[in-house]
Amino acid sequence: MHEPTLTHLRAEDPGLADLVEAEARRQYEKIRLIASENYVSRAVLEATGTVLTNKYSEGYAGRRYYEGQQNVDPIELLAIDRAKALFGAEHANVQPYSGSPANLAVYLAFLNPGDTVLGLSLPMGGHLTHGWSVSATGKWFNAVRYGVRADTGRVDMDEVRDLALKERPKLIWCGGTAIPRTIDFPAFAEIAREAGAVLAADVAHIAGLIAGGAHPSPVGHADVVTTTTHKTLRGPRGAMILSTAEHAAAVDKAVFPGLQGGPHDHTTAAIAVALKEASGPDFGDYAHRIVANARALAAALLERGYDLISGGTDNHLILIDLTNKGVAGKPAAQALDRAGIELNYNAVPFDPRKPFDPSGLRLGTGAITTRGLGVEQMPRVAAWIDEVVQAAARQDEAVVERVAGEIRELMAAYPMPGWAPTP
Ligand code: DSN
Repeated sequence: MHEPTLTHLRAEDPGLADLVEAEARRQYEKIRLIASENYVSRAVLEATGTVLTNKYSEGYAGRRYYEGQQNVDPIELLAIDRAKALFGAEHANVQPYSGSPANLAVYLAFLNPGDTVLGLSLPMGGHLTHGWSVSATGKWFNAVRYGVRADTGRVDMDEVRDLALKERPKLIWCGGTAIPRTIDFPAFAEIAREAGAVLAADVAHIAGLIAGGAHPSPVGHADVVTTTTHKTLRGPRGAMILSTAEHAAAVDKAVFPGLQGGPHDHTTAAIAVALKEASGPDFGDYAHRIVANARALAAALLERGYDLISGGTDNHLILIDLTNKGVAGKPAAQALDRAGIELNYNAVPFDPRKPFDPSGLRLGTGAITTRGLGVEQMPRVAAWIDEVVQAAARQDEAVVERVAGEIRELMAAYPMPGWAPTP
């Protein structure tokens, strides 16, 4: 049963209520390893489902374009104060609808169309909005891309420096969506200073690890930091921009009125709740357990002959190149999903295959750590992954079905916030 309950939704729209229940059960039964997903707390769920969704609040606290902000202003100020305190930032904007709009706001704050931006290439682990060709950021700006080293799988800092000094970008991005190793923020900051560029750190994946002290912080090194709020930070779908006081006005103007209309006040409230949770005494332990689980899972996969980009992980994320296993990423991911292990197929650096049918798998341990799985379960998870990948290579559906049953049984022992089977 869903918590909060779906009583009214069921009366009004039973078909939709069934779909929500089915999705909740799916999340309950699976080992969820999508590196950008998590389970939010019941308190965060409740905040997202409040009457705050009824309100329009264009502007910022104390200077809105609509009346009736007596409660929304303090809610947004609370979220801002908590974000600043948690990350030690001078300024926070909690209005971006999600990660891509937050990143677009950075362009609007600092660049003009045609200006040069330097970011990690998408197939090397970057994000679409860091200047990839099909994104507005690659179409409307002169995007130059750095990569990872073929021998180490780690970001090539020599290439970053060479390109920065040659191309003189106005903006340099560090961070991305498939980076298994610690990001060297001080080294990026030094290059940005040398090149006269603004440094933006996109920490969407690792924000929770930073908050919990399990990854170094970009604050104090980057001029501006963007993050979604729903990955390792374990909040609702949303985003934030942190910056120095110097850039506060430019960032705020870029978000509103530059790009967005009214903020989603119910999301702002849920972000405030998630930030309170991330400031609590248990969150540091959670962040460190995420990393311990990822390291244990990586070690168990290496033992089984899996080729991990960079040879392992420092954070929540593992990127596997399946080439030596004789199966591509997509059929493997689809078989794993049928077997109860949810992850995504992913390009690997220098991938000879196409983005929609690449060579790799991306895994993350944020969600399973929330469920309570620990390092002792990781060898079993690796063994299931291995069995199913091998089964996918020979199209053996019987193995897939057996593993799905075993995983359902395991996950029934780990409660999920927001849903439990009806007794
Ligand atoms: N979709 C996000 C991820 O999975 O990393 C990036 O935007």
